[in-house]
Amino acid sequence: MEHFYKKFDFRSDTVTVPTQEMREAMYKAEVGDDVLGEDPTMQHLERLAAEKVGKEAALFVTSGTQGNLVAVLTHTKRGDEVLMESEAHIYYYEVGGMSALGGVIPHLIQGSAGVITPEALRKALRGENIHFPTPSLLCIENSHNRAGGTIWTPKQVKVVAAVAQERGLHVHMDGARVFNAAIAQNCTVSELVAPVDSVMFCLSKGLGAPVGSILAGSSEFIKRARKYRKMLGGGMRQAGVLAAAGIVALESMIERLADDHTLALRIGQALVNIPHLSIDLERLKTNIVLVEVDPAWGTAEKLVQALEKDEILAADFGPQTVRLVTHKDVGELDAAKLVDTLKRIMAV
Ligand code: TLP
Repeated sequence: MEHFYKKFDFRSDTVTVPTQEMREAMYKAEVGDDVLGEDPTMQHLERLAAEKVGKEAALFVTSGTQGNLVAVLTHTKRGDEVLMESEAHIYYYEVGGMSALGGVIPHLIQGSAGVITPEALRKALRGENIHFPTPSLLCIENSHNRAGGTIWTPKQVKVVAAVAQERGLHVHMDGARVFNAAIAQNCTVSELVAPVDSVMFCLSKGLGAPVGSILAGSSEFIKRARKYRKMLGGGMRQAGVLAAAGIVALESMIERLADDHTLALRIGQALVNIPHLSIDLERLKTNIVLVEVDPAWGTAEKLVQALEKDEILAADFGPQTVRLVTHKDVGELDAAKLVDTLKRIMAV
C-alpha cells in the first residue's frame, strides 16, 4: 500500500498514519447517528476506553485540545482559577481556549521535569480571600511534553491529587501520552489515573489512529462533558468510522510503545557524543528526545533547516531546543540516518 507520510519524520507522533488493520476496520464499521446515541462502534470504543483507564465512562472527542477544553468547562465555572505546571500543554499550546471560552484564569506553578511537588501546590493554593479567584481545578500532564516526555509516578500523582482534592479542587490529567507514561514505568494506566477525576488521552499520537482522543471519568462527569462537547461543535454523526480505528489502536498498539522508548533512548545515547549538542538522558524516559543546541554553533531553527535538506524533519521547540519524537512510522534505519546526518551537520 502506498504511504504518503514523509519518511524521516521525527517532528511528532501526531504524524503517524493509520495501519492497514485500522483502515479495514474503518471500512467495515457498523455506524449510526452518535449524537442520538445510535452508533454501535462508538459505543464499543467508549466502553473499551473507559475499561482501559479504569474509569466509569468515556467520551470520544475530536482532539486532545478539545478533550482538555471540555474537561475544563465541565469542572469549572467562569472566573475560577485553574492550576497547572508552567509549561503545561493546556496553557502553552491550546490557543488560550480555557480563558477565551471557559472564562477561567490559569495559575502557573513551576515544576521540576514537568512534575509539581505537593509543597509547591500548597503554596499556590492561597486560601479564601475576597480578592482571589476560586481555585477549582488542577491539571497535571503525564507524560509532560515540553519537559521532554517526562513522567509522573503513580505515587506523585496520588500525593499531589490528594492535596488538591483536600482543598476541594478537581484534578484533570492531560494524559495525551498516558500509555507511554505507564509503559515506561511498568504500571497500568488505571493505577496511574486512579487518583484523578478525569483523564484525556490521544488515540491519534503513538497509538496511530487517524483522529480523536478520549475523555474519561465518572458517568456523571461524562454525561455533562458530552453536552459541552456538543456545545463546542464536537457532536459527530456516523463517527463509528473513526471509532473503529480507535478500537484497533487500543487493542493492538499499546504494547509496541515500548519500542518507541527504546529507539528514543538509543538516539539520545548516540547524540551525547556529538559536539555542540547536549541531551539530558535522565529525563529521557519515553518517546521524546529534547536536544539542546550550543549557541556557539547556531540556533535550533538553523539545525531544523539543515536536517530538512536531508529530508529529516524535527521540531523547533525553543531558541536552542530541538524535539525529536519516535513513533511507529520511524524505525532503526531512520534513526541511524538521523544520527549520521547530525554527526555530519555538527562537524562543520
Ligand atoms: N501536542 C502536539 C502539539 O500540539 C505540540 C505535539 O506534537 O506534541 N496534550 C499534550 C500533552 C499534547 O502533547 C498534545 C498535542 C495535546 C494535548 C493536544 O492534542 P491534539 O493535537 O490532538 O489537539
